[in-house]
Amino acid sequence: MLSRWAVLLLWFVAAASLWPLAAQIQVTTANPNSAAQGTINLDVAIGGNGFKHGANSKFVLTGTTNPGGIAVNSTAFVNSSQLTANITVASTANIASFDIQVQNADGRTGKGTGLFSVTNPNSSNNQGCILQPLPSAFSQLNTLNYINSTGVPQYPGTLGISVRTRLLKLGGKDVLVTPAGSASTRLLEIFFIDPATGLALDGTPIGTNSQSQPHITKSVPIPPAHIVIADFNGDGVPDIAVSFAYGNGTAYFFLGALDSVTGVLSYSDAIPINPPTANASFGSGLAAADLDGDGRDELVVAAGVVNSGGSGKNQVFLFKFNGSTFTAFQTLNDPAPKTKSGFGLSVALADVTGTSDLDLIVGATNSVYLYPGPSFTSSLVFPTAGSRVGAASVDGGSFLDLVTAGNPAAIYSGPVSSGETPAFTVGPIAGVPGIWLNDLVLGDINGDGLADIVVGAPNNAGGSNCPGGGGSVYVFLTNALTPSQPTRYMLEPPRIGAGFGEAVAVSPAPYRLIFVGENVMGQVWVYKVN
Ligand SMILES: [Ca+2]
Ligand SMILES: [Ca+2]
Ligand SMILES: [Ca+2]
Repeated sequence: MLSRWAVLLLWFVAAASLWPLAAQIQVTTANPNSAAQGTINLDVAIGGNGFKHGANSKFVLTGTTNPGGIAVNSTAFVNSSQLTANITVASTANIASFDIQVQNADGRTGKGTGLFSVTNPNSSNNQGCILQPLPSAFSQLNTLNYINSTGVPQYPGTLGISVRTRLLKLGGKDVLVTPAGSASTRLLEIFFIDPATGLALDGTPIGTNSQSQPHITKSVPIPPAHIVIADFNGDGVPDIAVSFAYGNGTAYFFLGALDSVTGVLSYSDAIPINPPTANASFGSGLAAADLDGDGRDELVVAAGVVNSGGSGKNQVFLFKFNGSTFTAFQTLNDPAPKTKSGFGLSVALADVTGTSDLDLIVGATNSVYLYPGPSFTSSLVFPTAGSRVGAASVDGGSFLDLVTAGNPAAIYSGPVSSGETPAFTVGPIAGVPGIWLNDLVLGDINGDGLADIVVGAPNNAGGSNCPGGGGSVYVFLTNALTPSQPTRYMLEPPRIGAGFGEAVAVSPAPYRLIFVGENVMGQVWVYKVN
């Protein structure tokens, strides 16, 4: 006869077996318990109890459901206390701690927390490389090159040599059309980003649209190293031009089109833009704006490289779109052609002289030339380095300011006039090795009405001692009460890598996003100013 205690015990067992998703499975060990990024087909013995034939396993970033770059190729049943999982760790997998989940065929699951970790394959070379945590003024929201269901990065190659973003309403909703270039695959990947959350809306219906907005991939005959987004044909839909200073002497553009029925955005294939006379350096910089007020943006393509010679003459070309292609209507020649000046390393269009006409700013190695519009026939010369140039309202007042960079970057308070000296400068942290300047964007991302300055520094070794330089991004956030003293932040990559800061982009106000291209690792990171 069963004792009362035995009856109670049987009742418990019976009750437990009727509770289908109870965690009756225990997952306690993994051997090996770590693997380097890029490990393929590794057998991991998973220990625990309650395993049954047909069990499967999953590796997820600790505390999340995100696979984080580990794909389980197969799970083999050994016995009730052991499974063998065969896994592949993507080269871009998160260097982090992972949980292991086991699920039997009947749906019962168990999870072991923090049983496995992904390490850096070059860790023996990285002694002393300690990445600085993200400053508390910022949050990391997203990575655009996500690990897909087969365990590999969705976008192959070196995504992140370039990135730009432009606000557009799709289905009545604000969305950031965000093209990013990949040099190795010569592809332009066009993302659709929610400006508030930083999440990609690709593959979902946006706003009131009922049809999904697909992600767009466009091939181009050159590495799309520079991007400008503008409206060349005046239809209100953003168009895109891309260029490369060391390519085939041709730039390319893509016309956007909105489907009037579905509201879905698409792009034409790449259409060439050629200079009036061949120039091997064509494409070192791009700028676009409506110069003549007809609602169509004109395009400026710079052809400037340091030590250029032969056919790579330093020049700047102004183009107008004629409905199907671009024709050049003005060419600016290097005022100092014998000095290999780098005239045309960068270019920008903005009214910084306060006349209401747009001015053309041309950066050179040791000079910045300012051609007042609308004629662009003569220039003011500023004795400052101009590998990157831009204009925005940085220090307040009614006029746009001229930003030249250069180390340091110099801010000339608008309206700019001949002989003016910089109002202030911003530069990298003293003693931090590496090139600090590769890309420069300006925009108000902290909501005080003044443009903040974001500088990509992909060869920067940061505040640590990371081999080759993992790269960094400098962000100078304005202080409305002391506009000449922005607060300097340095963002380092979230994990050891290379090329972080090759390209940067910022959302327009009132949004607060920063995009960081990391071309060596093939990633675009999305941050927000808190
Ligand atoms: Ca257009
Ligand atoms: Ca125009
Ligand atoms: Ca600001």
